[in-house]
Amino acid sequence: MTSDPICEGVLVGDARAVARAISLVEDGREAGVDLVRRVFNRTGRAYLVGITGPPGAGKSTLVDHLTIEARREDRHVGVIAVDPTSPFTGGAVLGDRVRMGRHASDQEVFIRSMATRGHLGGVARATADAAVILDASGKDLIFIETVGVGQDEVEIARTADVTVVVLVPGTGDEVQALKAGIMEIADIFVVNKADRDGAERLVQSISANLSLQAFGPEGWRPPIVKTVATTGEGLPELWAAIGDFRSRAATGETRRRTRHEHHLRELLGQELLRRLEGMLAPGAFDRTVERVARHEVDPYSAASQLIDEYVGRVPRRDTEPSSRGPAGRP
Ligand SMILES: Nc1nc2c(ncn2[C@@H]2O[C@H](COP(=O)(O)OP(=O)(O)OP(=O)(O)O)[C@@H](O)[C@H]2O)c(=O)[nH]1
Ligand SMILES: [Mg+2]
Repeated sequence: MTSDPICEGVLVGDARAVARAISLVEDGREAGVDLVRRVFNRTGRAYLVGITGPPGAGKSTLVDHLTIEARREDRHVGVIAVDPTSPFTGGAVLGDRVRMGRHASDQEVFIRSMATRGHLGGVARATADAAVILDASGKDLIFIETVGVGQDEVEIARTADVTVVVLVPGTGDEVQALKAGIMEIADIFVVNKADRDGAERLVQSISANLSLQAFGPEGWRPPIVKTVATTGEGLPELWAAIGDFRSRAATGETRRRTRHEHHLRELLGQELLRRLEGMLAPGAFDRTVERVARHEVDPYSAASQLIDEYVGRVPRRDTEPSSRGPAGRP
């Protein structure tokens, strides 16, 4: 199919090739995109488990235990630990290596940390592409660990088949999570460090928030699993909850479709922007920015004008008779 050694290496599951391939997609440049293109038709088997939560919540320790569970079932595991806040491979990453160290000699476990702030196309894209590489290399269960409960995490969660949100008692995490919209993306909640005071209170608080939400057509109500990651307590229950969610075929299919739809929209947006930028007359974009900055034109009209001028007049949704109002019409 190809004579590219990295690509071939990935497809036969060679760990060094996989590591290099992930570096390429992390860079977000053409070589990485090319690789994703080439291996994509060999993917689609892996199940993506997103694990997100605030710093130090115990995500890596949980992933470590889940990896043990997965290996017992002879699953081939990939782990991507993303730290969107740090452009460097810092202490947390080193910590992950140590905590996941027991899998170091296991050929069927591949662990990779990505510190991806500032990468082209964003951390969510890099993560999704890294997952494609792992999938192509034969990993059938991929954990994506992300630190934080912000917008990046919501984006990354969109790339997962199931999203596990980890919170810790006595930290006010749930308030933060609620604000960031994390409550809505969680398929499973984990109250980790349940050996601490306040675990039951946190369960109640999450539960109260959940009862305010409408559940999807599948009627999945996110379970709340209490764990002590350091001892492994509650881990079989968490593993079972993930399996339970996965076994709901309808949920899985809808999720995958939504995921691909979202990804495609993102790419279309990026690609159209890139092409439009290529079409603009020299300085046209900067001049428009300045006009907006001087408040001579509002940004909505400015964007429309650029598109009308360079792409052509196309009927916009908001100008259709059934929608909003006269506002915004040309
Ligand atoms: N008491 C207690 N400590 C825990 C528990 N789970 C994890 N820890 C400890 O909490 C610390 C952080 O654990 P990690 O697994 O690195 O947490 P993390 O969420 O991956 O951390 P970052 O990746 O840095 O955000 C470690 O010192 C763990 O040993 C738990 O259930 N109870
Ligand atoms: Mg970690």
